Amino acid sequence: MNIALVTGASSGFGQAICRKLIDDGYKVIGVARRADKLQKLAEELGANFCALPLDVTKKDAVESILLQLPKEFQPIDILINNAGLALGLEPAYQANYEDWEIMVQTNIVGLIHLTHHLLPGMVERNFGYIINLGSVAGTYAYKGGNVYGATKAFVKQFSANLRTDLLGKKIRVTNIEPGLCGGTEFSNVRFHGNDEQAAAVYEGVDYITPEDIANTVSWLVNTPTHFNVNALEIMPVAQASAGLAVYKETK
Ligand code: NDP
Ligand code: 8X3
Repeated sequence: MNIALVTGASSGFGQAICRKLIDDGYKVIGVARRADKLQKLAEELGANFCALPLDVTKKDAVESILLQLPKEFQPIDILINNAGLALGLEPAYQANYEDWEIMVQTNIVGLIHLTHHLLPGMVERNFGYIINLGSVAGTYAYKGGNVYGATKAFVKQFSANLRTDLLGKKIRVTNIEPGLCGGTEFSNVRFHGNDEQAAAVYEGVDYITPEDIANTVSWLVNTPTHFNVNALEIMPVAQASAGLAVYKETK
């Protein structure tokens, strides 16, 4: 297993995963929309890294660009569906509909585009590993998590259903479900470029880092091939589920 495709490679987890897998001796294809960021990463990581500027929401582009991959970056045995985003933290009744559409298109539709395109080859070779980036937001409801959390619940259930369809084949599927992670653009994107609001999320918190996630991915891909880690929920020690909310009417 030596060629991995990582989506969302221009920042955060994706960038750290590319660095770690290159360090581990894999060939890595990094996908994201911002070609300049990928180009910089390519200069840092060298010949074993292939920068692939691509918008995962565009099905035709995904198919045609992946069909034109250089021979030395085929076949892809590891797919890391990491590209994703949260937009907004308003309650559902105040949310921007376009934000909802973009989250669904990226976190769900983009993820199934890549999976649908690459899975048949893995089945043909009877070999492969799909690692999805879900979230604790796919399990625990929180205020303003509405569509973002629902997209991650899709990723969790899709991962489980993939494992069911792949029973008997040597293809592994893991859903990584992180909690609060800093050092990425996640909150800057969520708050539409309000960097102060984004920074406040991490103030005074010993958060999980992109390198923690990259080390986790590195561990997963190096586990024995008979071994399936179905899901991994990872939170910083500084985070915990805070129970159910109750609204009390005042008399
Ligand atoms: P970042 O915002 O730092 O990275 C997101 C990446 O996704 C960027 O490289 C971005 O690149 C890429 N991306 C977004 N839209 C598209 C698109 N349409 N096509 C291709 N690439 C796209 O966030 P994180 O690294 O923090 O998040 C990575 C994943 O982890 C996400 O799925 C997120 O939901 C999940 N996650 C994050 C947590 C956190 O607290 N940070 C916790 C739990 C889960 P570009 O803009 O160049 O296209
Ligand atoms: C990202 C973690 O708690 O902001 O998925 O939803 S959270």
